[in-house]
Amino acid sequence: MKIDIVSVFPEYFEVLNLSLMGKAQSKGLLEITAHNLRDWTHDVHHSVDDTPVGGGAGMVMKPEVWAECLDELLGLPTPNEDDSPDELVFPTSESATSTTEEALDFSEIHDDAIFDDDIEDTENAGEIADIVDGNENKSEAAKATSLPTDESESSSATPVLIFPNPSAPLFTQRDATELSHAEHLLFGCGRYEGYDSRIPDYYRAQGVDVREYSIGDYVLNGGEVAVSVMLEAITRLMPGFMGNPDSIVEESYTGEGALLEHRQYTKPAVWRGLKVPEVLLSGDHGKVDRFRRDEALTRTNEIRPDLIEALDCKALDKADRKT
Ligand code: 6GU
Repeated sequence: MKIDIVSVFPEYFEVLNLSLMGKAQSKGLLEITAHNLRDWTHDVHHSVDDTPVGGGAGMVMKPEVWAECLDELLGLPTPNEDDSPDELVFPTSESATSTTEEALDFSEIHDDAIFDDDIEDTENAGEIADIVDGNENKSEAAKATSLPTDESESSSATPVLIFPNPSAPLFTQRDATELSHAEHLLFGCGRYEGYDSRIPDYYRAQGVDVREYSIGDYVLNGGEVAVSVMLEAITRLMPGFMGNPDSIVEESYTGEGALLEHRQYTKPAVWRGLKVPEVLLSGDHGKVDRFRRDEALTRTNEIRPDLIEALDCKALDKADRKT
C-alpha cells in the first residue's frame, strides 16, 4: 500500500518508522511518504492559511496551495486559473442561502436548548429529525461495527483522499477494514480552524473518492495525530502485517456482533492477593468460552450500551439470550 501524507509538520510522521509500521515499511508492504504542504507555496512567507470569510476566530487553510499539491499527488491536471469558470457547479450543489421550508424545529429535540440567534437555519436541518428518531442512529451504529460487503470498492489505483476533520463522521473499524484493501491512500492534514471546504468538494467533483473523518468527540490541534491513529487502524488489517493474524480476528469492534473484549489475565494465578477467575484454570474450553462471552456481553452492556443496541439478533446464541 502506498501512503502519502501532506502536512505542515511532516516530522510528526517519523514515528511511523518505528515498531510494526516500520517493519511493514522495510518488508515493502507499506510505502509511506510525508510531504510538506509549504513546498507547494510560491510566496516568501510560505503561507498556507488566511482569515475566515464571514468572520470569526482563527485561520483557515487556503484552497490554492492545497490544490497545487493534491493535483500533483493525485496526477490530475492543474487548471489554468484564468480559464476557470466563475462558479463551478458541484453534483451536490450547495447554495449559501438558507432554506426555511426544510428547516427543522429544534425545540422538538431539546426543549431546553439555547440557540445562537445569529445562526441561520441550516439547509439539511430536516434530516436531523430522522436521525434523532432513533432508527437512523441504530443503522449507523450497526454500519460502524459490521464489515463491508464489497472489499474491492477502494482498491483502484487512484488514491483515496482522506481529510481528518473533527466535524466529520466518526472513523470506525468498518472504515479501517474497507481502507485496508486500498492500494493508495492520500491524507491531507488540516491545521488551525481547518481547511477551505471547497477543497474536498472540488476533488469529489473530479471523481476522486474523498473521505472526511473525525476520530472522536474531542478537538485536537490538527489532523496529524488523527492520521496516525487512522493509519495504525488501517495498516494492521493488511494481510501480512501482523505476525499472528488470529489476534485481529477476535478483537473488539470487529464483525457483525461487535462487543468489547473480555478481560485478560496471565500467570501467576494469584498476584498480590488478586485471583484469576477460577474457571479460566479449569481447562474446560467450553466453560472458558462461555465465561468470556458472558463477560463480553455484560461489560459491553455497562460500558457501551450503544453497541448492544446495534447488535444483530443473529449474532446472539441461545445461552446469550438467557444472560
Ligand atoms: Cl480528525 N481532527 C482534529 N483536529 N481534531 C479531532 C479529529 C480530527 N477527530 C477528533 N478530534
